[in-house]
Amino acid sequence: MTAPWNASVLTLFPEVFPGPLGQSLAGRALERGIWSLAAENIRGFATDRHRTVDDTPFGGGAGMVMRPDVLDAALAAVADARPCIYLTPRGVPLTQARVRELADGPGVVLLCGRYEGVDQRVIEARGLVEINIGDYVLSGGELPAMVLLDACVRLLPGVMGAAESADEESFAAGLLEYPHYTRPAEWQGRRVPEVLLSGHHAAIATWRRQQSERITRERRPELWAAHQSALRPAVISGAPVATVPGAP
Ligand code: 9D3
Repeated sequence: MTAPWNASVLTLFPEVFPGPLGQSLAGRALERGIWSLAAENIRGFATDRHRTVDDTPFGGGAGMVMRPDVLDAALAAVADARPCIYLTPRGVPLTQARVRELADGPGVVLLCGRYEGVDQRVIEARGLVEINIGDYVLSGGELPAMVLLDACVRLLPGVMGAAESADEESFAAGLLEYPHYTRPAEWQGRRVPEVLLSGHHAAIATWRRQQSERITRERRPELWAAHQSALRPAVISGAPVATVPGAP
């Protein structure tokens, strides 16, 4: 068997892992040894009697800061060739291109923050890559770590079926999904759009494409602009897409 993709998570709440990652697609891949997950308690690397991991900020202010010596010891215990990522509200946004890059490597070491954050010197000394998962405030880095892992694991070889994998590189990358329908053909007085019942495959493809474009335009003007410019429309997949000469 090929070497697994290895994830180590440094956290004050190791018991919340694997959580949802133990179920479904990621959980089955974990059982099959496609990836591994080791959650380490940062408190285990504290050296004083009270197992202290944080302290008050130099310069004053609210909250506590995680100590660099404790975090460095925790990172030293797991560090290897894998990139070390610090999940933090001030990080660069997580993108599908970054997820693909991480999934293509040996794995990740994830540091979950609590309190106001971590001492800046350990970020610099360990070359931590700071990543955020969106502009809303959570109470810690554990859920963001699970989000990042879920996004990476589904891309590992053998995790998804061929049909689902093909979806990634489809022409529709960069557009949001069209509406889906199944039986019954009429439900609570609502009819499925007639074209979908017509068996006219070209007309169905055209309708779905128009719906995708409308939904993208209405909900995600920035995705629509990138798609339309046709320069690098693959904002979603991060994959290069050929520019069509003379395209509008
Ligand atoms: C007072 C400034 N706050 C920053 C907005 C402090 C603060 C709030 C929340 C520090 C840490 C947290 C906990 N959040 C994360 O650790 C976190 C996070 C998030 O809250 N939103 C989106 N992505 C991420 S990645 C880690």
